[in-house]
Amino acid sequence: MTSSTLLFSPVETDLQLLTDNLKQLVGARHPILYAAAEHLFSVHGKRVRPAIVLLISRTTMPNQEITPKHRRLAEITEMIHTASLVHDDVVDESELRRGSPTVHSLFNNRIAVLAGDFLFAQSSWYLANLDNLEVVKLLSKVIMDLAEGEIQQGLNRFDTGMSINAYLEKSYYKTASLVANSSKAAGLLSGVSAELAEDLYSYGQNLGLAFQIVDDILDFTGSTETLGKPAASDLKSGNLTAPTLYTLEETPYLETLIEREFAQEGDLEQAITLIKESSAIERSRELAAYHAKLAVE
Ligand code: GRG
Repeated sequence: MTSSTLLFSPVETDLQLLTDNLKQLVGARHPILYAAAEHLFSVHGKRVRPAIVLLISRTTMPNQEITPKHRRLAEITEMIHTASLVHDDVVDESELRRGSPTVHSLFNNRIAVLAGDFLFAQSSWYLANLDNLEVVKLLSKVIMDLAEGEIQQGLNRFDTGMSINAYLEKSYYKTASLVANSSKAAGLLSGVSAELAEDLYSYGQNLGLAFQIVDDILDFTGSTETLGKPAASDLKSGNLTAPTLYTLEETPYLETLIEREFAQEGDLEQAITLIKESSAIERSRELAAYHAKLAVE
């Protein structure tokens, strides 16, 4: 049993229910849109975001069953996350996601953009039906943040002058905002105090940052088999993450390779070797551990 499956074991059955429900919730009428959305929910990922919402529901209302509103919030977080992945795969022209062909490679870019739009709109509709204005505001902000994060990532492509702070800000927008705001929203649905709601936000924010840093380390240490997509795909597409930024501080030659955008044969392999041989992976692990520690404090 991995540490994440151990952590999620109190909500394992709830996550299975969530996966089954997400398939039922796809309300697209057009068969192609329906097929695209159904494909997305037939190959689930780790379901980290809904698991956190369900765990917060369990811990903030320990003597009660998880409420239908918490379950719906968990489904909404997975819908939003999945929609953002569909758009991200179009932007990055990725062929594989969760070990399966991406929506745009199975259908085409237009269908993928519309399937993502459909899921974003559908998540807003389910959100409104929770009848909690504060929760609607929190999760709507997340969708805005996702677009901000993706814009920042696009503008910073191959930018060797990017700072670690800029990297953390982008990581907040593209990953931590969803975890932070849905953690707070889960608390609000349980009726927690304003103070605890803020603590839950900060917990989600730091956990989300730690998660993104680990995800960025795995891009270098994982394989297509374990990642469900080719390794070093971030670096190849010019997304410079913590391991790359730390290596740039230690090994100036990496800048040359990045600035020519891996146009010459062997550039990418050389860059990966430089990153793995530096202390950047270790330093990135320390940064992730720092945020994970802040999360639980
Ligand atoms: C809001 C209109 C609008 C567009 C979206 C494309 C985009 C803008 C945002 C995408 C940002 C993004 C890709 C964030 C996700 C980062 C991340 C850590 C992905 C991987 O998450 P996992 O490992 O994936 O939880 P699984 O497959 O396990 O669900």
